[in-house]
Amino acid sequence: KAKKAASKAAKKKTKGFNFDIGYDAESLKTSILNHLRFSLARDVKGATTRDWWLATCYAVKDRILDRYMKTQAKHNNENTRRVYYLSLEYLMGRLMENNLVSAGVYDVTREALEELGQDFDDIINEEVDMGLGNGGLGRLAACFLDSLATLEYPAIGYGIHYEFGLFRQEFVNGHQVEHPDNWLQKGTPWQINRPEYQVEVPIYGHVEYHFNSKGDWYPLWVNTQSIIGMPWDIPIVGYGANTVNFLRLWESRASNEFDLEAFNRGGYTEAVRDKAVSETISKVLYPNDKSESGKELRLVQQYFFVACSLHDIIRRYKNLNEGWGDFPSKVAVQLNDTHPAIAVPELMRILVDEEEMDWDDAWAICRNVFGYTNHTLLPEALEKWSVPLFQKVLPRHLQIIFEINRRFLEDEVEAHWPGDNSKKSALSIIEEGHPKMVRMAYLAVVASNSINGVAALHTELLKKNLFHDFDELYPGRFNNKTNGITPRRFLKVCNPALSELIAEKVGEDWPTNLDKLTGLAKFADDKAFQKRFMQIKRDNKVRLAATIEVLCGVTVNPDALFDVQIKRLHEYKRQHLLLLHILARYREILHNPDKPIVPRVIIFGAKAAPGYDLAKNIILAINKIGKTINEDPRVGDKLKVVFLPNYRVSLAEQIVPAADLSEQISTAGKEASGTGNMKLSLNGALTIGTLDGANVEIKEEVGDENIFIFGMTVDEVEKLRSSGYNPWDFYNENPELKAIVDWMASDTFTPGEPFALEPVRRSLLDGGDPFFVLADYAAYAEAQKKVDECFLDQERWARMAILNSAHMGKFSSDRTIHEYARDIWKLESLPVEK
Ligand code: T68
Repeated sequence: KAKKAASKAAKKKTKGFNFDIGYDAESLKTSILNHLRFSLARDVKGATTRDWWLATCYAVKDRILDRYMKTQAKHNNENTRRVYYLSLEYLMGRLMENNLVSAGVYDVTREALEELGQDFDDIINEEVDMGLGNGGLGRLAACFLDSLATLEYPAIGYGIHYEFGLFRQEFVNGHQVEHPDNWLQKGTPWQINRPEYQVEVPIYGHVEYHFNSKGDWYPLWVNTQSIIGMPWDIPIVGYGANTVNFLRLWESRASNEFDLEAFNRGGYTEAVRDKAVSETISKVLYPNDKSESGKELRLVQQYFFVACSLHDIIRRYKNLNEGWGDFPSKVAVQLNDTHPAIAVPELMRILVDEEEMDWDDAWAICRNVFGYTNHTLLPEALEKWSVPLFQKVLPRHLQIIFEINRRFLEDEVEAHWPGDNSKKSALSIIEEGHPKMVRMAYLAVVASNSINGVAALHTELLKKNLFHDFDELYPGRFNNKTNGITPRRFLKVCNPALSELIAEKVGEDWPTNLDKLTGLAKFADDKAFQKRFMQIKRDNKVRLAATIEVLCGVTVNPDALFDVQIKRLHEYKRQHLLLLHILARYREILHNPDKPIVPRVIIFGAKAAPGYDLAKNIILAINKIGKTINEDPRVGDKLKVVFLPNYRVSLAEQIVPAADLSEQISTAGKEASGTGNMKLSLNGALTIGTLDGANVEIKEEVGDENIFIFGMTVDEVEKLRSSGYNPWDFYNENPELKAIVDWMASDTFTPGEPFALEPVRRSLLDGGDPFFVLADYAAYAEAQKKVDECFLDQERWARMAILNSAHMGKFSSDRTIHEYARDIWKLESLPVEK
């Protein structure tokens, strides 16, 4: 009561207080200087670039938080429906430049800093990437947050506040070496700590049965340990909008009671050790971009962040609503892959055990709330948890999963396929075996009202293969949402010169209406426009060349064709197919020294999972072969091969605007979508690619004549596999291929270490070449020849590049998010007034 009165009094006393904040250069200057002095205790005289960076971020954050307060007040006052995006990964990259652009204070901040005698670019470069994700899945989550805020959808992202993000990569003698990514070390000005919303969640323990007054038994989860979840919020600024949403990341802490208990038992060290265990949960991101099964800590991470997030969602709901009736009309939860699928049994547990709801009512709520996005067909990436591990970590959740499964098999599967036991075992959420396994994808499918793939081809394959029977059982629940990328970060911010040219031709509003880029098509043959377009590309290449010089010590010619493959290192992505092509070019240069050849700079960026030996061997092969080529005086500018270390979002932002050619060469059927393909094409790179993932849709948009498609289709791959693929046949029948495969593994490239590259060769031959590298080689070489021919005709190339940019409108993540909102979340945009 006293508290309420005090807050009322405070409200009265501050009524009419003017919170208005200036948006001109002068106000920013004042803010920056104030923060330097009063937030950082720094004198202008001794201030380092880092101090200036922090002070500037704080000044900008003040302005962002003003809009954040207004946004959250509006969402609460209107008790609006929201979407909650649950993802174990967010690959945010740097935040400063994007926040400046989105908040509309880019120019004034630049001006303020200039007036303060500071170099804007140096300050931008102080920021370390927020790399709390592995690859496409994590970056997609970040692009979605950007679009949700820009389109003014009420949305909150939930994830883990990892102390260490994805490892920092270094090359030592060509080998990948991993270092911890200590992104918090220099401080991070964007996050806001929210101790008032910390939650405590139970884990481990066992289940006991008790009787209630009516004599019915009920389960009780007892002897649990508890973990504190401490929220850190990152504001997400809508571009040119007043909405500021937020991303809430949970850090794990030891609970106080937990410590006290151990102290009471008299064990100080034990208490400290137990504390360390609790605090380990949010320590580090798992660096595998496919699944990490069997690891207890990974399961604990998944449960921890899901339990904290659901707790937070329910608290927010209960603040404004009575009873559970409206819950599905206020809450939509999207599961970013199966990593957060434990939300299903956790919500059931809360409803049935804590809220004492009937199972059927609780299940109806679940099914109304959840949507599930699948990001892969690769069998090794489909999450399965062993039943004994589940039993140890989450005994009550395991019981609930068994009950969900029992009802699903006895009611739904039996009704659809009466008496068919093979169907039951095929569709069971529990896979029989030793040990039994929980199939998380099936759990997510059974509990969701929508299951989507991330590109048209991928969704078709999901329906045809992995989820074939589920599609029959639940017609209409499977749907496609082709991925997209935010045109703010991946064009406006990273390619300012091209952005200006585009604005001049199609208007300033293209970043929120990307279809407007079609307006560029009519300039595709305009010589003057081509010249400007290609000059911008060349300037970007000069800048990238300088970065290459610094990072790799290799001088490259900006007039060469910049051929780029940037993505995680994986056999199915086939970096080694490009490597074979590099060897073919090198061989050609040596055999025909006088023959003119299109000069190329081949640029790789990729991290390999630390335990993925073959991927690391491919990195070694590229580095070793690259070094030999780069140092061979017979080659000169005709060919350079560089592997940029520590590929990450901020490095992508430098590479993407400078690329001529985009390598999207996965084995057909393996890449769910790809999103780098979209970023590169948007910035005027031509694609050489297979009919895989979103490449298929990129081809539809840009037209067959503006893309280099090659290789086997999904059906052809399947046919070759079932007829018994033998890579030796392709090796023996193609003398060039045989020569370069043998050359690759010879000690030419690894003097003194004759077998260093043997693992790559072995995987292609005795290893059975599981990703059909040799089978696709000839078609790839043919397509590369066409690339060279095209590049010789610079006008033709310019025309094709312009048409690529012009036809990327579809791949704005705004379009994707509109579709999720309309089809899955039934979510309305809620504009926030100034
Ligand atoms: C990617 N998946 C797809 N997974 O490979 C890519 N997985 O085709 C698609 O464009 C992208 O998702 C967005 O839909 C991933 O990036 C992971 O990173 C991952 C991480 C942990 C466990 C499993």
